[in-house]
Amino acid sequence: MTGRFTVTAALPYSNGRLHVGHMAGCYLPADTFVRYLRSRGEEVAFICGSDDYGVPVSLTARKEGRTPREVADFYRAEQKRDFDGLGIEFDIYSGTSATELHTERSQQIFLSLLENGFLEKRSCEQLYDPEAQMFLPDRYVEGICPFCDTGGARGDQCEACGKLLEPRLLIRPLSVITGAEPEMRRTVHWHFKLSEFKDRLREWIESHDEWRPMVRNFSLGLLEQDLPARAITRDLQWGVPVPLPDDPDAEGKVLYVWFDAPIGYVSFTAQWCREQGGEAEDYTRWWKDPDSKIIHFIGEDNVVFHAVVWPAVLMGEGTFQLPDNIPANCFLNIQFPGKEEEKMSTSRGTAIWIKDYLERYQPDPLRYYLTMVAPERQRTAFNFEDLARRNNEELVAALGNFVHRNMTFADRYFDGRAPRRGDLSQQDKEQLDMIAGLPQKVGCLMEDYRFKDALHEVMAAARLSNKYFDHRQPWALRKVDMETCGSVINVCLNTVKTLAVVMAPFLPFAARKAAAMLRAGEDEMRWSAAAEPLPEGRELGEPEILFEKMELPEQQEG
Ligand code: B3M
Ligand code: ZN
Repeated sequence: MTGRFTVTAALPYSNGRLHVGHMAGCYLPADTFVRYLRSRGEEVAFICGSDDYGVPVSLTARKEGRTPREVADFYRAEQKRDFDGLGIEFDIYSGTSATELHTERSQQIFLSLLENGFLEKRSCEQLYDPEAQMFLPDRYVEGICPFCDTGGARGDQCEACGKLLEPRLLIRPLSVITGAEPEMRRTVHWHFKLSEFKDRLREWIESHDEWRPMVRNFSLGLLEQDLPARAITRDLQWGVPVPLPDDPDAEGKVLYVWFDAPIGYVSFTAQWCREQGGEAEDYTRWWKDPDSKIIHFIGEDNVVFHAVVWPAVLMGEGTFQLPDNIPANCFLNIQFPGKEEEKMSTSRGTAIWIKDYLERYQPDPLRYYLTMVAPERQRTAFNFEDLARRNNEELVAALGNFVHRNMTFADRYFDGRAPRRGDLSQQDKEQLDMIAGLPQKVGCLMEDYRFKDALHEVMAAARLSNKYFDHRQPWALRKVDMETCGSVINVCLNTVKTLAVVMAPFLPFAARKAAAMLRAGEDEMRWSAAAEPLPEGRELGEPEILFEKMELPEQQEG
């Protein structure tokens, strides 16, 4: 893997705060991947921002008695704080309503599709709320899912089975605003001829057998079914206006939020290019140049939009590259003490908010735990006690302990310097070999988007390193053979360095501390330098603790 990477993480709706489920879904794996790429010296654009338009934000605004723009601005800022606190470092965190570039870019792509013959203006029947006197697109209606019979299905998508819906397909639909039974009214909308891309989509998806099976199978399954033309405009105020000033039918209409949202990735890239002192047009380097790999990190409910609809839009537009991979995670459920595993839900309050977590604890343990239980292949569950236990038994007892015992040893008995490496025993050599192979092993797994397995390798190495330390007993050697003791500590400090490099994508805060203790500069912390020896005699920084023990929740009460 070398080259240029355009990495995106799904744009969260700016109508609420973020919880641990969001992070596990796409933001943390995306950040981990980007940190790895940067450590390898690749050129990366890491793009995200909020999804501001459409019904989700409008509904929240209505509930909170604020304007949609106020709601979007407020939650976008809150989300940014959550990301910063967890060390999720986008190159840009914008918002679809925060830059004119997004309006322009979305309208341009709409017009290209129209020009290329992939849009069709059609009169159609839509649900209308006679009490609120408005059309009810998408989430303005709820009812029973016609595919899986689950109640409470939203007009845009059924959360239970993941199928795309349309309000008029719902069984017994009700208006979310007034609770009224909606009636049918005629209106006009622009439809995207998705079915014209069926063969190309299938061919393209089939050519990517490295994708996660869930993403591939789900999308190929959709292509087996009918792909009716989908309306990509709505009768709403809050959104990107349909750019056809001469067409009276376009009046009062905006683009569908799922049409403009993925374009946000592109418009934010343009905004970032401009902020870097270049031109907005430089975005083409990241999106149209075949040397750039586009990677979309998303959650399972977004697969249909990213693996089917969005690529079809890109094909129809004609000048963009298609995504190289779409690593989607499944949902992360939650388990409270003594209860069954359940779905994380904002409305039922069954979620752990990033802000609440960060008020008490360090970011790294959460990053660690969310990677270790990441729903990469199937749904998994978050359990706070498990998090605390794994922090204490794994981060503190294995990784943190190894680093700390060596840093303090060198501080105390070698005058705070890296001792000289003399003759090496078989065990010393094996330890050095183990460490030398680690970057490659971890790197391969990262490139395969297997972050959980990659982190397992890091932890296995930390445990082996503790065993090595215990076997070599530097505390006993110190009294009889200072020279050999020095060699062992030298090997251990080199181990600390390699561990610091390979843990950095997962545990950036601890890695930074470890690098500071080794006085290792940025170049030494590169992936390719992970196993290069630390200069003998290097003056070391103050020993510091990497991870604090966490109290289990019930112990805090007393
Ligand atoms: N805002 C949906 C979601 O949060 C949506 C993602 C857009 S990515 C372009 O599930
Ligand atoms: Zn369903």
